[in-house]
Amino acid sequence: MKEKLLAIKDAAEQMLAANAPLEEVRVRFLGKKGELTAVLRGMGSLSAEERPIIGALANEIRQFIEQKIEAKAAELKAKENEKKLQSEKLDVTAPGKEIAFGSRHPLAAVEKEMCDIFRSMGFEVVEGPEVEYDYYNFQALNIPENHPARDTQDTFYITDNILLRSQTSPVQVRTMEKKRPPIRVVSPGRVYRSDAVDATHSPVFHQMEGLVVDKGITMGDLKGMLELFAKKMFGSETKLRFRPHHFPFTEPSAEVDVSCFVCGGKGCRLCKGEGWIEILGAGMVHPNVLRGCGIDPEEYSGFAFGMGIERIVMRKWNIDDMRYLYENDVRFLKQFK
Ligand code: 2NM
Repeated sequence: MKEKLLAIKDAAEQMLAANAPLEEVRVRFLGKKGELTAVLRGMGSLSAEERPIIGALANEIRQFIEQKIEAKAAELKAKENEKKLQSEKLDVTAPGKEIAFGSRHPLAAVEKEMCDIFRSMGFEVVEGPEVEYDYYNFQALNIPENHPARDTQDTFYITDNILLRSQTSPVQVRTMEKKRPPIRVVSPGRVYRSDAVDATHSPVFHQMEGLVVDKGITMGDLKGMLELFAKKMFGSETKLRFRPHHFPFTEPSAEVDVSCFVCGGKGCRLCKGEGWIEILGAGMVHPNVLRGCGIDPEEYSGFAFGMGIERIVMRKWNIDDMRYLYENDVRFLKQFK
């Protein structure tokens, strides 16, 4: 029996030396049906003198094999760790991967620039619904029933009295209904007109309108405020030119040009030799509009203005086709970082 035990020890050592799977070694010698277990089971046939000696030897060999398996397992684990350390080496001096930062869309950038300027002058930025009642889009703005803008050819109607706003003025009307003067607001946002797409037209575009109402507001306040805005927006040398115009919601009304910010007024390609660039419409809020919003035109007066954001973006960056602003081609957009 002693020889058998020693043979088992040898066999186990050989298997381990040959890198046999450890579980296989364990099952073969130490498992329930293993060789060492079988020897221990057969100990009943031994004499009383032999039994403790063989028993002790069997236990010694069991411990020996267990320890060998454990040692081998530790060795394999260490090797594996070493391999991992080698293959997962981290070079802390390697240059970092560049993070791809996006940038503001030029329309959003100019809108923000304008909002910041108006906020610095004490205006509040307000927004309103793009799906509007015709009351707020037309009627409250003193736009007569037969006005061409009201035509279904020009405005997107959703029902008889609900439409996609064709200007952001309804936001000013809602403001005048809700708040008492002094009012100083600008309203940027999307507006909709039933135009075919071409280099200078889009059925969806962006506007920024402004409104000031208080006691004693005059056209002089409008001119002074717009001049300050234009200088901040287009440069400190910018001049303004007012040309008489007609809007139903203001009286008197004007179209306003800024001196060309490329040539300073001498005439160049950007201003088409004019020296002036038209950027906005403005005027003194019509008494009918004030009255309709519950503001007494005998007590209060106000001015309002509106400008297209696309037009300003296109002038500022000399973009000759509006469609670039909506295609979201990264090659175009990344030029405005
Ligand atoms: C413009 C030009 C002139 C305007 C008027 C109003 C309101 F609601 F106060 F009557 N909001 N915006 C206005 C005036 C808009 O856009 C070219």
